[in-house]
Amino acid sequence: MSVRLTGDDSLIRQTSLNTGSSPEIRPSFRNTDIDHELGISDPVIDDHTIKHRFDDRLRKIEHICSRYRFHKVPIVNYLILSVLAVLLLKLSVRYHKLYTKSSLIATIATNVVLYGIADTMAQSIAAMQKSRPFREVRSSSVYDISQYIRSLSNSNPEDTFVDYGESNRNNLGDTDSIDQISFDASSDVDLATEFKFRRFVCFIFWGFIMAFVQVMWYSFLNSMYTDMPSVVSVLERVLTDQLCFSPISLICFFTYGTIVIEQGTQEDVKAKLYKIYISTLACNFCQIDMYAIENPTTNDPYGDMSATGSTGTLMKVEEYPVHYNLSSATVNLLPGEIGLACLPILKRLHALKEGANFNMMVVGESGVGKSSFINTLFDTLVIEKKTTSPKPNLDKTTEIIPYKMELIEDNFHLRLTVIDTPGFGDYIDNRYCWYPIVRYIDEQYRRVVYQENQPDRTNLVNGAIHVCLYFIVPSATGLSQIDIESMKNLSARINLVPVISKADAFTVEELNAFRQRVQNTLKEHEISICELIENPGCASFTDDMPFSVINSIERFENSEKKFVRGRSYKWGLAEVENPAHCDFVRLREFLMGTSMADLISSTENYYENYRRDFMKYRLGKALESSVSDDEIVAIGNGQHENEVMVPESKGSWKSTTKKGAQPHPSINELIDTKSSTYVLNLLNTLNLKETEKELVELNPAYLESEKTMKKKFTEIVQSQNQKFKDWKRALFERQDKFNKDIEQIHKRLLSLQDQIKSLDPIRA
Ligand SMILES: Nc1nc2c(ncn2[C@@H]2O[C@H](COP(=O)(O)OP(=O)(O)OP(=O)(O)O)[C@@H](O)[C@H]2O)c(=O)[nH]1
Ligand SMILES: [Mg+2]
Repeated sequence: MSVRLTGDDSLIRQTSLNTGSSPEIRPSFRNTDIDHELGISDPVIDDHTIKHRFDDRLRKIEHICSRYRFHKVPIVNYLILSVLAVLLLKLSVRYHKLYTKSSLIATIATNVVLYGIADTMAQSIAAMQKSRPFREVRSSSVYDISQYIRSLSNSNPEDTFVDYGESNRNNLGDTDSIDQISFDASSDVDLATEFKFRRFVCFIFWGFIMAFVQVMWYSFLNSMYTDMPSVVSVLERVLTDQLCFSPISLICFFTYGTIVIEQGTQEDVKAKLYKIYISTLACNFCQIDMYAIENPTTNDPYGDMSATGSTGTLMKVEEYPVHYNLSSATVNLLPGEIGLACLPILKRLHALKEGANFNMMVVGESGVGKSSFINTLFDTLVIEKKTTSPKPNLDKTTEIIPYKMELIEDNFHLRLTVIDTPGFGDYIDNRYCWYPIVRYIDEQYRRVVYQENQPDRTNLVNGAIHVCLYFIVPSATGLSQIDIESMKNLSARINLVPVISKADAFTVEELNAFRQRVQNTLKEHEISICELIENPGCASFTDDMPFSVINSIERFENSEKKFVRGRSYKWGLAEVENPAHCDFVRLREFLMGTSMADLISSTENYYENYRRDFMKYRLGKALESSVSDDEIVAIGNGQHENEVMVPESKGSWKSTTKKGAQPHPSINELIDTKSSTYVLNLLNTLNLKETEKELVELNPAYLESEKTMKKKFTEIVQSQNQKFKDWKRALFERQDKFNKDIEQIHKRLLSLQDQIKSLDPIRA
């Protein structure tokens, strides 16, 4: 039977100090089976006895578990490491989700797993080292963390390895105990190399406790240093962390390690601190807390592991989840990252917290492939076919439908709305076929205007469209008149991106020629496509416009034996994601990547323009109906013509003069001269219902029919006028004729009277 050291080392030390002789080795536990066999009755069971029994049982288990070895390391070490590795893998997959739910739980889980791995690794390495023929630890082999690190990284197997274990507690510079160590180790190497469950649990427990402290400490650090991470603020953060947190946490770790893990006394703690505290701290400082640098503003999930002792040094910065490496995100503005990565860091942090809305609209002629593009973009049937009929027109989009979805990447929540619209060109009169889409866009802006006046804006949903993809039919002729008119009206309100659909209908040369033709037409008609802040170092997206796309979610085997999305023809495969075939990848990159932030922020300008014009329009309407003549004189001295906002052909509004109306002050002057309260009161005289009704006049189709009706009315009035005039003239002519007849009759009468008078003398 091997002699075992007692679990309570303090007893050994006491004995040793009292007698000055070598420590007494006592059987640490009484084998109850043997006691029973020998007929020894149970001693008085006090707390000590229970503890001893527990310790003994534990050691027995440890001994049994460590019997089977592979490469001198107990199999149990491999098992524990495997379990922990699986847990770590699972944790890293779900880490973002977990961290979003609760940073504390995520930190606890991470600490528990990593501390477990660290201790098991340390015990395994110690087992390997200690299983070698015993080498005496000469002189005062100061237990040094730096030595520990060196020993981990040093490939020279002859280097002394000093583990932070129970059995080595006495070698902290205590030359008296060298013999003891030599004796223990040589007497039973296995004893020192067994897997120590107690120590393992203690380490894990320390990680658990530290998680609470770390979460609090790093939220405090974040509240202190939330500015842009300049060199100074990063240094401040690192220094605060290293000078405040590390020294205290190291003291706590040593105290815990000595008293709980090694079951030492306060004297041991003091001795340990005296011998190795400064060197450990110095070593800790030398490593420069990469976490604090790499992660200056987030709630560090792993915390300052390096300050907690040697185990922390096993952590590597690369183990950080990508989204914590914020400093690297600011320099790597590479295409392919989610658009958020291109925001300045502070904006990015805000966005990370709140997520973002991105609204995208697809517009174009009927059957051009709008719905198919949405499916291709998300590689799924977002818009499902309602029928299995081969007739394509049965799957026609007949109304404007927003499809909402949420994308999560790197803990960033993107609430994406894709708006599918009915195709143009299906009406008899297609001149204003674009108007329903323009009206929808305006309605979204107006909703935001109205919502902004609400007392509670927590539920404010910004439905403003951030980008409108205009799909162009591939043809030999280029852009149609409908395309030109529609794009003109859309580009005045929104970020317009032209897209050539069904690029598989063209050869490469034809596609380039078509693209050139489209670009020329856009220039000729002064149609502005979205303006972007170009990303330095990246190819300009504006130069690529119009993008060309091929839509499909079906997969086929290509020439490289890979299954790719595409459209299969007899002549070959038109691949969706092949840059040589179309610009789908580039367009996706543009929409979901580097330009997303740009598109969102430039929509603000469009919204601001709309809001200003809309307010002026309302003001004009309110002014028309409510300003008295006295006020007009007071405001504008009655000098101004009445100014109202009317829709321009392009779709934007212009200020104009209303003929024949009462002279009113100009709207701009009204805004400048009068107080904002006055303007607001004036606006309130026109309620929203009335405003919405009035807005009908912005419908160009309505305006057109109004114009036609007016023209018809004028023609009718004119023809009636003419008729009346003719009739009047005819009457006058007849009257003249009658008058002439009467005159002639009268003349004849007079001549007859004269004749009668001449006959009178004869009769007489
Ligand atoms: N060759 C080719 N056909 C395509 C492509 N994209 C879509 N189509 C086909 O074009 C037809 C119409 O596609 P949709 O996506 O329904 O077109 P749409 O623009 O949504 O049509 P409306 O809803 O009527 O406005 C379908 O038969 C698609 O299979 C493409 O890239 N190449
Ligand atoms: Mg459709």
